Amino acid sequence: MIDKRTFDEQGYLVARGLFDADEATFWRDHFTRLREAGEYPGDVVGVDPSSDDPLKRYPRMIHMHRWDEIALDWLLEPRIAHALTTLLGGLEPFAVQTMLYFKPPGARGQAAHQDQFYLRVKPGTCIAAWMALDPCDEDNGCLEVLPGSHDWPVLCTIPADTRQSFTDVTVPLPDDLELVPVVMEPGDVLFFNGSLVHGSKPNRSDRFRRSLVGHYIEGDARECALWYHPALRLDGSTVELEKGVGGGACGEWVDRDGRHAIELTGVSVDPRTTE
Ligand SMILES: O=C(O)CCC(=O)C(=O)O
Repeated sequence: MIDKRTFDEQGYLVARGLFDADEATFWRDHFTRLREAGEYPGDVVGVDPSSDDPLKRYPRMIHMHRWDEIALDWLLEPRIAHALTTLLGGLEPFAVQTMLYFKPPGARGQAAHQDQFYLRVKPGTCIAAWMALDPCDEDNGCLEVLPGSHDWPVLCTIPADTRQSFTDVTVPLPDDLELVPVVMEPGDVLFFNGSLVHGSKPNRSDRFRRSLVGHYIEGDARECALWYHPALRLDGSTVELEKGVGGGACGEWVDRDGRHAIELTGVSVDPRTTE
């Protein structure tokens, strides 16, 4: 059941068993076969099968829906479309990105961030559908979220610890706020708001942690960052949006009467590409 109230309160919702295990196996095998066969448009770091870095042997794939029919069909899949439309209050979103994270054993995670920092949707925000293709748990670096952070503005970033994270920026968090792990089974889909702080730790297990991710934007948006064009309606047709420039005002933590608060006092630079 797609529980909009929980999504609105927490900023995320896990739709358990939205797809069955056989379907997840099909997508897992399809994309693993493609990855092992070569390089594709959207590979931002290239593939090096002899590298010591697991993420160079299995870098994530990006925007596969632009050249792979199976990825496009998944991005526009009616069960995802129904869930997104319900969570967004009835208005169909536009689809803008696919990604496949392989996260092999020993791979670094991704430092805590907000997707809206990259997508810069206006007005409104983005929403992600993150589907587990393997069992995802704390050992293999499942996704972690900070419940309730979806109400925050985009925070100013600071450098991330690149021994733990393959991305180099993160958001600062007060000491008493901690991300919570989201343990998932293949076929479960985590939907989360574009401002929700989320990330993942390294894979400390001997198992892959593969996930297929779609990024969408609210259907009344007029603009999003250049990297995500063209946006698609859920029937697959293209919608013309303004090419937004990233960067601009961002939030910084301040102490207000002994409590943490965020003020829009910072300015961030345009990240130019994807998260
Ligand atoms: O899968 C991960 O470890 C990170 C994914 C993520 O941050 C995203 O899809 O926005």
